[in-house]
Amino acid sequence: MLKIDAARLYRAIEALGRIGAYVDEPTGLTGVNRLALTDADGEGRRQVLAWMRELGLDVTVDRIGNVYARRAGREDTLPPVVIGSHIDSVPTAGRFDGCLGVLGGLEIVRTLHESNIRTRRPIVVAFFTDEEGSRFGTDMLGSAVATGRLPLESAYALRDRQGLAVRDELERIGFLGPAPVETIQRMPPHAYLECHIEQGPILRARERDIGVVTGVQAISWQALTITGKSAHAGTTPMHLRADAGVAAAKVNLRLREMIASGRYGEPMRATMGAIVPHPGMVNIVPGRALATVDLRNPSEEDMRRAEADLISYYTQVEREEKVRIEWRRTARTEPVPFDPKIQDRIAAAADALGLGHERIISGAGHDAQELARLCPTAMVFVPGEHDGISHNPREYSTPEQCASGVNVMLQIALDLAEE
Ligand code: HGY
Ligand code: MN
Ligand code: MN
Repeated sequence: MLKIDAARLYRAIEALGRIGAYVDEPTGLTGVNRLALTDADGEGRRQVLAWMRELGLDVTVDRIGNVYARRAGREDTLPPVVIGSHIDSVPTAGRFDGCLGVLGGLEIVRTLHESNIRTRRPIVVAFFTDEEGSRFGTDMLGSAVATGRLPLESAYALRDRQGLAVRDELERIGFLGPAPVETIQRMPPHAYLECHIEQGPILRARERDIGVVTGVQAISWQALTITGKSAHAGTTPMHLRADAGVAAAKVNLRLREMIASGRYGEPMRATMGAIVPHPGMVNIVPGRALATVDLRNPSEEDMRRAEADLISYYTQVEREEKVRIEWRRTARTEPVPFDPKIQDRIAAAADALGLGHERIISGAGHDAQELARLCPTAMVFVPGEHDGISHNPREYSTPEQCASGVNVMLQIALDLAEE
């Protein structure tokens, strides 16, 4: 059975991981910071493009910076099999999130070259812009634009906390490409495959080599602006305060209470990842606070109820704390199921490779959930060490774990590319 070169894949992952590397102070570990459209992201993009061109792939960059690298098929006008993911990262990332899928795709191409295999269909290796959403506030930006969920102009207008806009930053790093973003809609892929780290503890705890991903849960992000009254911490009596920091804390605790209530289903997850009081001084009652809310739920119905209940709680906090809470939805996707037939093929390929596997829903969002609107789509998960920790420099999957996932994806890609 055809297999990839595991060591070469891992060398590529380590090489890309050196771009945007930083030393994480508290732990001394080396992490990765390639926030979307920063210089580090630009450098990482140029490195992957260089690898794509070394492989003789036909590379196009679209107007939102998505990159598609095409390997011709015997019947080159047929819709391609696309293998993709992302190479942008959160600011405190590891080397595997997203990169495994893109570099796994390039390793599959190298393996096909070496084996003189010309598949019937073209194969395209892609990476999408700003999957993480950390900098400009909404996730899966490039793949959502490419598949028509987000208009290009509204993506261009998004700004980061310094007020820098997506369009200007794309241009600045040299990735405001010429290709229309609709390219992939005009000729939908025959199928889309993504290999990704699980980013959670399940597969490793159950000693499974492969996760057959059934789909992605619903995601709902909000940005809160809480306005109270700034005051002197020593002279202002408590009953005269309008403390934006306390209001943010109440919302954060309410998230925890909502989960504990069980009213929104066991798997509901809620996170207030950012709380930024202003002016953030020890002796000043914060007159303003910015905060974020991240809700996840595999049930759309439970998610909607949770959103509605949370928003009505804001009114209660406004009354109790004499503040104003403005909220803005910054990301929202419903649960997305993946193609059941390809899931079965992934399970069969894992069996043929002697790899243990199980079905698993994705707790994290992925570009695959956007491509699923256009074509049959599936994901292959690999386990991670240290309880599968991710979005953290401790993120780690072994060379064997990475190779197993990409070897399974290779089998599926070969099957699909011969259909
Ligand atoms: O937030 C997520 O689920 C993904 O890491 N973008
Ligand atoms: Mn990812
Ligand atoms: Mn991520």
